[in-house]
Amino acid sequence: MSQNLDCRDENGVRILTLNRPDKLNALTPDLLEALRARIEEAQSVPGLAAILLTGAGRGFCAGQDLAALPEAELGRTDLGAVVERLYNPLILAMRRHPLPIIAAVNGIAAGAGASLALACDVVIAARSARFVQAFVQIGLIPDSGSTWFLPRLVGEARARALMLLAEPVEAETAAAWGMIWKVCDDTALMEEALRIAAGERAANRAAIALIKRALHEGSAHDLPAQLALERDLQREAGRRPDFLEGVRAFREKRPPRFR
Ligand code: T3D
Repeated sequence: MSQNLDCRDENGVRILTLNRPDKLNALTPDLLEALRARIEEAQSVPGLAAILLTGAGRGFCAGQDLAALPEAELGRTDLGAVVERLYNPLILAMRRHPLPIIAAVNGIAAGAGASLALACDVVIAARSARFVQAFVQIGLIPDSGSTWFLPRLVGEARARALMLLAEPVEAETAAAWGMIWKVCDDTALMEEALRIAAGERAANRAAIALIKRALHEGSAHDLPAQLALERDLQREAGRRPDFLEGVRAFREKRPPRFR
């Protein structure tokens, strides 16, 4: 497991901290592999209700480590293969994961670091954080899902400009545009992220997993196909004891006790 990824489980929350602060948590192959392994593993750890992803130091993540590639290999390495092996499986693992993944963006999120944040289910950012689609500045295209996430989140006009101009977006603007969920004072970020993540303990995990599935699969559907998926998933949800408990709790005016 990578020494550049801190992983600790606390109060039902798996806290993953990218930990290369002197390099703004730039992503190396072993860090990407460790991140995916820890995220996938969380599915089978009893008692976990959410995953929280953040960065150590003043940055969230500066994207791919641009210093790691040997000079002689620049222009020769098959970046498609790198993306296929390291980035795409990570992004899909996050989107297909049954647990909610919360990003606490503590500073700059650049390149694949921005994509990583956008792949999370709920993104909160420190007021000083910024998001930048830095790829074009080094002659690359946005990857790790950015060309898919951004237009859906902020609309085509803003997404195109962000990717073509690589202008940083302040956290406040990102929230106003719907790119992220909300902004917090820098000093309150972790407290707020942990509050949201811990709140998932009381929520219904089965329903959350089904909601994530509906959203993930729905992105490729037309309305009739999505309505059919909702029907199937609702059928599944409605047969779970949690639905019974939820309705009983409502009728008895008490909080539900999900198993
Ligand atoms: O390659 C493939 O497999 C394909 C996949 C690509 C995915 C991608 O993510 S491509 C995009 C890669 N990321 C970038 O292009 C961003 C590069 N970084 C920056 O533009 C700037 O560092 C920031 C705007 C993010 C922050 O600027 P600033 O002024 O706050 O910090 P800084 O001084 O530039 O960086 C601080 C240190 O972090 C510095 O190290 P040093 O000189 O003090 O030893 C800097 O080199 C290092 N650092 C920042 N970003 C990266 C990095 N080191 C390696 N890789 C980085 N991406």
